[in-house]
Amino acid sequence: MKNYRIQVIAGDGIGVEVTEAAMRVVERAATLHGFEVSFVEQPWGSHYFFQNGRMMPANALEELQGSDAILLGAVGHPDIPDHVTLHGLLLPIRRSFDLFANVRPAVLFDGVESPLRGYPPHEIDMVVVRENTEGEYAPVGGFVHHHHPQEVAVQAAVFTRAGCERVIRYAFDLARRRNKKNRVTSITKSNAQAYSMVLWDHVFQAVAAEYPDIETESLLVDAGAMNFVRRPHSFDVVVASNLFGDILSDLSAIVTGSIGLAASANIDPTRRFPSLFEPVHGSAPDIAGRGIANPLAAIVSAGMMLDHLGETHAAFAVDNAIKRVLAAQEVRTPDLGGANSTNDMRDAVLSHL
Ligand code: GGG
Repeated sequence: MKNYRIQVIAGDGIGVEVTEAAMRVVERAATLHGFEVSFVEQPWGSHYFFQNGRMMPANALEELQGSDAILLGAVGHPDIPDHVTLHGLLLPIRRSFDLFANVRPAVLFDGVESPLRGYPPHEIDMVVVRENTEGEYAPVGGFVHHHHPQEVAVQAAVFTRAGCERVIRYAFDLARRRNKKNRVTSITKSNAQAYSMVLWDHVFQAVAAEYPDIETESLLVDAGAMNFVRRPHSFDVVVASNLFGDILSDLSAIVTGSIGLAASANIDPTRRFPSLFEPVHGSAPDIAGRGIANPLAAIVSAGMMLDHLGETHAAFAVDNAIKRVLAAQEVRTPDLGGANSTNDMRDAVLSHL
């Protein structure tokens, strides 16, 4: 029987609570669909930082390397600057493992209300594909005259032709695989970012020419943000840089009801490295430890992991269980307007599997 080795970094805050729920769902799906999972739980994150002065050990990437996939909860703690937690754990994993496609679906599920008036279920169904290894997140820059009144900070964005091309190509291939609206929207700010994002636009046009069956659209990010609210139903696959993709996927999450439903997959399509699956949300210190976080973003992410591993029946079953729980509208965490707990939601998914 196939046994998948899954590294688990639950991390901080509600990451711990929602990851526990996702693990239980994966275990149940494995039992029902004839495979095994071995979770290797890593105690990395902010508590590890308090004890060791770093978010994960020096050999962390080697430890993760041989696994089939990584499940991550969240990183972030009120007593540690956010750039320390992010640059100490999540970003090095994304970059070292070349997880260049960050895939963030946003679907208006039956039983979930959009804050936008009049949207029936499934009318909004898009995926934001975020470039995940370079762009505005490239670790290039520094301080000059640090801590002096004349202090200067330089932060360079890095856009390579190869980096743009591979993520844009991924978006076109995804549009074909989805076979829904067959449309790819590229979002930049190339009127102002007249080098990096002009390169992106040129690459987008060149790749688009190879996909005559896919309709294309290019928007500036300000118009893109507006249209995510004005006509979210028109989007299918959206491809954007690291920073813009991050911001836009929070917007796509909220127009489909809740950041508590927003899942993501950090993919190395070449499969040289383990891909990483995480909810889009962070550690949410304001509600951490109260047992009220919505675990569905983590559970949907785990379903994406099963799909990536080739366990498509199990992935489909997890997806269906989530849809049924939401459609029934009986169990709702506070982000969805209810009063149920994380464990209530987990148990509802388990009972529908
Ligand atoms: N779920 C992982 C997490 O903690 N995300 C919060 C966050 O700020 N991530 C930054 C990013 O995705 O670039």
